[in-house]
Amino acid sequence: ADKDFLLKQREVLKLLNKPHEPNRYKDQADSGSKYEPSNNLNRYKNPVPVKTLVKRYNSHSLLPRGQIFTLFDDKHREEMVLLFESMFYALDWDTFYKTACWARDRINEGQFIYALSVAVIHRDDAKGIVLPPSYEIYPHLYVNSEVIHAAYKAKMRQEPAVVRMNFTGTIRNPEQRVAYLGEDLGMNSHHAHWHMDFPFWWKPEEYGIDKDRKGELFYYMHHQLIARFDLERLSNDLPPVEPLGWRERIVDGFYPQTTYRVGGEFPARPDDFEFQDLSSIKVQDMVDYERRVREAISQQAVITMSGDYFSLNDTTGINTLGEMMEPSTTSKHRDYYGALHNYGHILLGKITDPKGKFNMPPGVMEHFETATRDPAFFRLHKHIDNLFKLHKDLLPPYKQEELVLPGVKITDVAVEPLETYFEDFDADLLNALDDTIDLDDVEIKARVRRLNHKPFTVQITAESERETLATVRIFLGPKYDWFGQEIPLEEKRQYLVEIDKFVTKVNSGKTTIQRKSSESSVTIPDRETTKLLVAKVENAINGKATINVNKDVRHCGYPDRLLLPKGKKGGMPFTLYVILTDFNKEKVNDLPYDYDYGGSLSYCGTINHKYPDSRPMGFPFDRRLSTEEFSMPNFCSKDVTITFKGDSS
Ligand code: CUO
Repeated sequence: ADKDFLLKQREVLKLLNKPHEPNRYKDQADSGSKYEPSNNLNRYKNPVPVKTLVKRYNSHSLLPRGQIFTLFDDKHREEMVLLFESMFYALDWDTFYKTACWARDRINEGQFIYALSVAVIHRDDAKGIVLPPSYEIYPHLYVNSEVIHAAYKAKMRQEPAVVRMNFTGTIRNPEQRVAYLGEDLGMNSHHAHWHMDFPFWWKPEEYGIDKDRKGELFYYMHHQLIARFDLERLSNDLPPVEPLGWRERIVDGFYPQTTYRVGGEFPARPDDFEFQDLSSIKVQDMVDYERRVREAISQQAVITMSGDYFSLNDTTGINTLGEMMEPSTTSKHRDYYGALHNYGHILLGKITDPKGKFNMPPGVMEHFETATRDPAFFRLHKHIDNLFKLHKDLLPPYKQEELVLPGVKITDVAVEPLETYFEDFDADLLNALDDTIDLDDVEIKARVRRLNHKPFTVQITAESERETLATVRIFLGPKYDWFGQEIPLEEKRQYLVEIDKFVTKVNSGKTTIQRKSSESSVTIPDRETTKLLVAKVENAINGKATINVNKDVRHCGYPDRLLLPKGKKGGMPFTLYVILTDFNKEKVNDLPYDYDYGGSLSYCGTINHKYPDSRPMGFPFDRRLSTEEFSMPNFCSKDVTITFKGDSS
């Protein structure tokens, strides 16, 4: 990496360090403390947002520092977007940096972290810059109250500490059996980053960055999260997650036992609560929006703002629906179809204090960093997902010619024993502690239990009549349902999780394809800790080491540890599905076939390119099957067993 890049990386790390500390840049002459954005409006591609932001700051109308920021609050979000745009439209790095330093000391820290992260992800001159793990920037959103209290105690005593964090609730709550997924730090971090890479408030035309197939990716990534949750449920003798309904009681409550830094505990929801009208959103609105969405699905066309029909009856229909249900700014008719998904988050987040009588802070559902902790997250998304499924099931099944790869045959699929286990992981809590206490930092960590698996390799043997480039698509599904009945593939489709997707050369004759679990296009490895990241950058700046910069670096990506579901102690049967398809027909650009796009394209697409696979996401299992089982030569299924090995220590 060149020096210039390293200095930028250092600046970003410092901007995100201890976001609550006041006046970080005030006395540093070079940092922009003296910089006044409103005197430098010619340094922004579009000066309106930064001008508006400064004006609102000067009139004290912005969300103050120290208050809770939630993206789902219109006012909070509008302000955050102004800040994002101020940083995004800065014409050069110096302006960007000075604007960020200006904002760091003045703007609400939640808004600042979020806006800065999204700006770094999307600025051309920031490509390759790594953000610290989200759970280290803002630990309060990831660990529970107990841990924070213990961390404070340790700091007061000036003693380093490792604090054990338990999953929320007790074994008397059956849902707690799968809390290790919903509360997994890496999983929450993946989800938070997905929504930074594909913000629902993104304005593609204004920003000049199109988010290719964003609506479809919204559908697919969340669909996969639910499918994965269901496989963990099955592994723990729980039935698949039930969709919730706007007029139905939410049987299982949730007590987050998590605290905001300032502003108290996250609100809890007792068992059997019902959705409540808010002053801004009525339950009846949700019922109406949903009826209109269902109408659109069944007539295979949506009504646009100009009153025309826009067809859903092709492979792009899912994208239109996704944009409409999330909704994105590109929704075909926001007033008519509403905001089924976003409002669902808000209704759940405010369910215990719908009228704001008790001034309760936002619920876990109102932050992407915390949403999956609540089992109702999966229930809401299952409900939304079932609407997507209704649409997909109206499309014709794939024809044989869309499924075959002429001349290519899979003769064998082999995989090593699949084993999972629980392990400990320590997360750094340094950023959680208030620096207004005038004490030195001591090392304080939260120790969590998390799922992992033994690395494995899938070996596929193929025979081909000619040399060709094949896309290899690998899925995993359960063999038996909760009742112990074998699940027909047509029904199983919805529980299949993607394991990998990659392109490989198939030779004429026999080819053995080997693919390691660590290479999966679904996952990313553990994020580097802030401490290590800082040390690496400093060493590189001092010439003591070098850093390889990956311009496509991704923060979004399912944790590689969670690639496999837990399975069971005595071994649990699953089935692997492998299909080879024709890359030359599927490619969307001229990049090398093995280009890895930062490594997590299956659920996270790419930031800088078109989605590099022209097939519908989830292909070929996204549609009804024309026959009970696939039987093309380029398709193979293989029964496997996942064995849970218990706790490692
Ligand atoms: Cu990711 Cu509902 O979209 O949380």
